[in-house]
Amino acid sequence: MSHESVSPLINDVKRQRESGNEKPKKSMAQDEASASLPVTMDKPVCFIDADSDGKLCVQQSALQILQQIQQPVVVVAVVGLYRTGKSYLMNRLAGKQTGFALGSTIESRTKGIWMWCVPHPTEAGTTLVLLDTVDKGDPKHDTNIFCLAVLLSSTLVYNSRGTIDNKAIMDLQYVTELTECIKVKSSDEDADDLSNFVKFFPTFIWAVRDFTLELKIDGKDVTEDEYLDFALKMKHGTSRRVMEYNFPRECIQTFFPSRKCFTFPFPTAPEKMSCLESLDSADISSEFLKVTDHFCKFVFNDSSVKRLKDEYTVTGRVLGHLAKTYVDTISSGSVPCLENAVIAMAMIENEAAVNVGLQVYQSGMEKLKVSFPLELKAVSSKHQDLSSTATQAFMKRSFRDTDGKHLKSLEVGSVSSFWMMVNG
Ligand SMILES: Nc1nc2c(ncn2[C@@H]2O[C@H](COP(=O)(O)OP(=O)(O)O)[C@@H](O)[C@H]2O)c(=O)[nH]1
Ligand SMILES: [Mg+2]
Repeated sequence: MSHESVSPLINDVKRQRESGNEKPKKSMAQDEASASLPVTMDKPVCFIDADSDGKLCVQQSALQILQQIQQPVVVVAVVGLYRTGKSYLMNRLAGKQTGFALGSTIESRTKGIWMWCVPHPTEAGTTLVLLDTVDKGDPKHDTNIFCLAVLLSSTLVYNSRGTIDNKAIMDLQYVTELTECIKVKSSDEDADDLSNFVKFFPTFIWAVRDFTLELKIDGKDVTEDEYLDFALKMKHGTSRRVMEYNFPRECIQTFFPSRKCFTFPFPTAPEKMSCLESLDSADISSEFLKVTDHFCKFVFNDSSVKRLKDEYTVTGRVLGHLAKTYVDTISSGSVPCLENAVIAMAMIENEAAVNVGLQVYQSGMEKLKVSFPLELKAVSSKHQDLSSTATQAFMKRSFRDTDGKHLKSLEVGSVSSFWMMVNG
């Protein structure tokens, strides 16, 4: 084969390299090594913010952090009304006294989503990503933030204060809008089936703060989960009032079949509440510490790694792509679609997988060059070996390359490298 005849292939390879992600290319060994290293952030960063026109955007600095996280991620997001103690609880999950800004500090006024990635406390090789949301009081913005929290998390914590009464349930009104704000499939004829949604939705935890009631129903002791189920019970009847009462309850039950409830007492005496962040654990109620401990243990033990369709495991890197895809879709006025996001992820990851494979192949061939001149047979045999190692490296990263298009382009790339080398 002459140079002329391989040049389109070389261009093809060049194009693939250029279209891949721009980060410096790493060897497989380096990739493996960094896969085991957790990325530690000493404080949270703003992840998704609204610009002056109210348009949502993902912060580049947060994306850069996620880009470095090759580990699978467990994503815990908290939602709920302003000043209900969300940030405080998230700091507890991070095992820190301070971190997400509390109350009315400047940072907490940034409306959107904050992110803190920490090594998972109980699952080695996994990163815990904590997402803290800040309400704006603007229904459209808050619904978008709620949807993003649902789309990005594997566990969703809804935080409210007092009791689970009708008002608390009405405050979770966003849940009634989920079917309009999220699509599973892009095609209209394939109407979204509710059970389709649920498969990709996070586990739901209701955290009730400053809970003062006794956990009793009709005089009988009940668990926190039974208390939640009781609050979500629907009424019989078809009157408008009954339907309005039932609708949010039905939505919560349908979208979040896996539910858990924790009721937290007041953390400390009222006069100490304003400096909660700096209190010693001796000044915090032991019952509050106990519930917080149960809550954290439950989150650590029961929250699963974030997965997409086809059980695809989300790493920090993929979470970044996912957030960008969803935010860009919302900002363009469209409805985020799970299926489209998976297709977009597959494209990005498969292009990167081709680069990883090519890198393996080419670095192996470079090493062989030092022993040149060699018989064509010896070079061919090395080509075979390296092609299969490159394919393995590709397979490890690729996802949903169902028609084998990307694997083919890796093969084409390797063959063209081979001919370039042989033809000098
Ligand atoms: N009453 C009460 N106050 C709390 C609790 N947790 C945190 N706080 C205080 O409530 C204020 C708002 O907390 P923050 O976590 O910023 O609420 P967020 O706006 O929902 O994130 C702060 O002054 C906290 O110290 C709680 O469980 N009960
Ligand atoms: Mg907050």
